[in-house]
Amino acid sequence: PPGYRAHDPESLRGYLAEISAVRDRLGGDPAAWTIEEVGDGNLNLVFKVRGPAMGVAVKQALPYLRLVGEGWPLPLERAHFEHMALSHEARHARGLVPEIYHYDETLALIAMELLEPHIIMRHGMIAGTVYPKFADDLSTFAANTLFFTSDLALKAAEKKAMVAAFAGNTELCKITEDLIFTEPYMVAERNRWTAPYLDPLAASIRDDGDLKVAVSRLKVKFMCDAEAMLHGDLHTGSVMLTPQETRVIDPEFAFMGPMGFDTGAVIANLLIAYFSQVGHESAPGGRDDYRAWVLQATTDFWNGFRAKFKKLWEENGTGDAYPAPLFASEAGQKRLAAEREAYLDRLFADTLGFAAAKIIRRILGLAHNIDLEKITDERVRATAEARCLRLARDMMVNTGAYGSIEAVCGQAERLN
Ligand code: SR1
Ligand code: MG
Repeated sequence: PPGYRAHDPESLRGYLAEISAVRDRLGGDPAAWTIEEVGDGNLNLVFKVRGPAMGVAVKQALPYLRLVGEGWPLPLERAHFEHMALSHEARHARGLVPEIYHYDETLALIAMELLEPHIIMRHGMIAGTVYPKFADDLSTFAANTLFFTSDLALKAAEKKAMVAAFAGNTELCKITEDLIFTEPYMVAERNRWTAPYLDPLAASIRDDGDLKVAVSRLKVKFMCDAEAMLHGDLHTGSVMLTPQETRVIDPEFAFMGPMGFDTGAVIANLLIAYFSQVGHESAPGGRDDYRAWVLQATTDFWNGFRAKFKKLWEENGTGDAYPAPLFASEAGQKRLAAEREAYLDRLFADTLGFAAAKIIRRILGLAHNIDLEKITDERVRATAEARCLRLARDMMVNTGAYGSIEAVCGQAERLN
């Protein structure tokens, strides 16, 4: 498009030197800044820029999918949706997203806080690092961003304006619709798995009518239920952290969708990390304690989310969804309290279904997780993947059998 160019480190130097909000932060002579491209995600360019005063991270969308190349064009507008989502998240989950310094719509480029010494959570989990603040921070992030962008908190007109504002992120939604809800359940060119070990399990999933119905119900929910603004890709690759601090990055898949898609993404990726530990056990000290921590973090995340979401509703439920006059009496207040529990029970069931879909896609679909991919012994990897698939299949088809997150974690332990 006119005015767009994909930057390299040298062209970026010249560009940033003209942007005072960035130049002044970096400090010194632009010629002396160090700039490296470090992107290892599926979609974008990411540069680390360091000056004498501080560092800045620059993310630029490419007009195609980095993972595949120019053969898979992707709209640059995803940077617009990411920027918009980051602004909402910064308001509702203060301190849990990177600060934005500069946004250029034409270049699809966002300059933001360089998160150091934070690392991508997946890498930390492969190394066996415990993150004591993660569950509390992520449950706050999810509860606040989902509640405050829902009809429970917003007036109908505000909510509809948000639906309209995010309606254009259709191509990124389509990636999710295809890669998560469709292709892993059929023969598709882009699928891959640890063959030959997983061939029978992949075939049984393609042949599983109950599972196909269940995943199609989730797909309808994803496509139709504009409950709240989602991050849209809330996996452990979208979290950068230290044991003391957590930041959520990369909301380019943001749109107005079903809340359980975000909470499910967190749980899916923790469960994948749990099962993948078998391939990373040579680390000093073994991994039993670490596995226990991962399941505790999974439990704390959901239970923390549920408690925080309920409290937000009790204290800020001024949206148009449950009109106050209908519940003003003492009896009405009791009914509303019970309804909050029922609402959160339904959200838990959605969460488990979406978590299951997110696990299955990372093992049978196009885009895999390094938690499993870094296990070089294919037999060991396939063993971990099979355990993931068995749990996910049961979570999606027998969702009602899981009355609590503790029940999910108990089943994970039994399967491991
Ligand atoms: C084709 S893009 C593959 C995946 O990368 C992103 O992180 C999303 O999860 C997407 O589905
Ligand atoms: Mg991403």
